[in-house]
Amino acid sequence: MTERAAGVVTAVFGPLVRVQVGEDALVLPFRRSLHWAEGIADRRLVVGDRVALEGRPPDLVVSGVEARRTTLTRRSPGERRSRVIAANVDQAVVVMAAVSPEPNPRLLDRFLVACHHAGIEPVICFNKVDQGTAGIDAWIGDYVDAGYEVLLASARTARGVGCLTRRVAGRTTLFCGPSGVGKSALLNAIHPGYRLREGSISEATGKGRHTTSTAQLLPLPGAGFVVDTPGVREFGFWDLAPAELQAYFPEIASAAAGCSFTDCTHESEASCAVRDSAQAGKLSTRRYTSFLKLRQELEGSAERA
Ligand SMILES: Nc1nc2c(ncn2[C@@H]2O[C@H](COP(=O)(O)OP(=O)(O)O)[C@@H](O)[C@H]2O)c(=O)[nH]1
Ligand SMILES: [Mg+2]
Ligand SMILES: [Zn+2]
Repeated sequence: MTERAAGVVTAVFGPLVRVQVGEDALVLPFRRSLHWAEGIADRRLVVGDRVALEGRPPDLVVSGVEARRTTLTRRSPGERRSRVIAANVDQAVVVMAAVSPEPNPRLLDRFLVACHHAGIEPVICFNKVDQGTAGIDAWIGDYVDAGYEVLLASARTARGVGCLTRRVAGRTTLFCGPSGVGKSALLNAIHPGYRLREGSISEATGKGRHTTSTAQLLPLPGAGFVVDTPGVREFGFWDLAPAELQAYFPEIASAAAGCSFTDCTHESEASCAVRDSAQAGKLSTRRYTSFLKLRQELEGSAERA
């Protein structure tokens, strides 16, 4: 008799995958003729995949893959097609430093749009608040007004770490943000057992001292996983249509309900509720400008394509 079980892929090593089954991490082969749930276009196992197992321990084999609720994709420079790099991530903690490296609200907006586009709920976390909050005080309220959850944290003093720990419990959470903001440090603060290397120089260029080049899921004590991966900063942007963008700026989407035209660009129309809100100070002019710039950028890349 064959036994059946289910697990979650936490790492992929060529012909083998590491699968979390309850408390156990097992390194297992997979069937060549895997049974893929309908709707999976990119037929390679990725971290986060929920899989069916067959066989008798310790001779288990991965036999099937469940439908993916979300996919995180990446297109490396020079590649034409994007690849799925993780499945079933349900939320992202977008980490920025409060002071250094200098926080960049335009970059934060890009991360937020990428999260929304991937169907992943973002939470904003400003780390290193032990160094002060002077760099963010002027604009952090824009994000609270837009409806985002904003956490202030310090991996060094443990401020906000309890809150983050509760936020990630039982879910699959991507930690993303620029290099050097303290993602690894925060994860180590959440669970010291991870012992992630801190202070790697550059995840983006690969010149740093990072130890892994592919995404891995790290099991949390109890339930849930976190993902700390180099390179996710490029995720999910190329296939975004300019007209889709406003849905990913929540406060602009809601102000747009008052525009006369459903396809209002909020730029040159004679009457525009979004522009009026920005002029009346009900909407952040910085977020409004950021939206317009990002849309111009998307229009430029749509023309080139
Ligand atoms: N002052 C301060 N430094 C921190 C904090 N968190 C991380 N760092 C430092 O910032 C640098 C980058 O941290 P790391 O976790 O590697 O950042 P990552 O690239 O986002 O994973 C390291 O030198 C950390 O010691 C913090 O809360 N306060
Ligand atoms: Mg790191
Ligand atoms: Zn408008």
